[in-house]
Amino acid sequence: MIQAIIKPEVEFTGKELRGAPVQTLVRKMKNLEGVFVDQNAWKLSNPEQVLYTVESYCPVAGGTEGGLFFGITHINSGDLSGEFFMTKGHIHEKPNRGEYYWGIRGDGLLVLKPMEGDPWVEKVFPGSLHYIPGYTAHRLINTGKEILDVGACWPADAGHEYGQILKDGFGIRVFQGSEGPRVRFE
Ligand code: S6P
Ligand code: ZN
Repeated sequence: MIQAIIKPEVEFTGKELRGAPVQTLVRKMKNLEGVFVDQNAWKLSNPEQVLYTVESYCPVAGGTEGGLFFGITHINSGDLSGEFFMTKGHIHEKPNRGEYYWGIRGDGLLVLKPMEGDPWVEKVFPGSLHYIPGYTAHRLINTGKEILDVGACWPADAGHEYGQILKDGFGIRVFQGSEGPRVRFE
């Protein structure tokens, strides 16, 4: 008998991914060398502190043209010398590849830096939708008091390139201010 209706191998509960193929990547303080402006504070920080985790579902091999990957990033609330916890930030290895992000829980900012041109910042909140164009580096920042959960969908052949933007910077840093997040242009 042909089984016409099958149960999908992954479930998106609204907050997280569940299912055997889901992979989880943990990024700790020790993995974020050169990310925060206060490198002295970074050296003195707890290297095992978890800043964010990324759950991803990659149903095809990395590099498959036409394939799509799906992920949820969970960024803890906190700061290092006043600078909010954030992702490393990257541009795609195939730089013309775009991506979608959407806010699920918490409050944050998405910093976007085109290869040529000035950076801009978008507010991330439950229900916010963000189109990340190609040739644009992207970084998430948790500016809230609770965890920030953000969904993502990107091409399986996009890849990740971290080195250049780490060297050049996003041109924008976000700190804890007395009246909320303070954006500093560099
Ligand atoms: C992948 C997508 C996200 C990030 C994740 C962690 O293209 O943009 O899944 O990988 O938010 O950020 P990062 O900069 O450490 O890879
Ligand atoms: Zn990306």
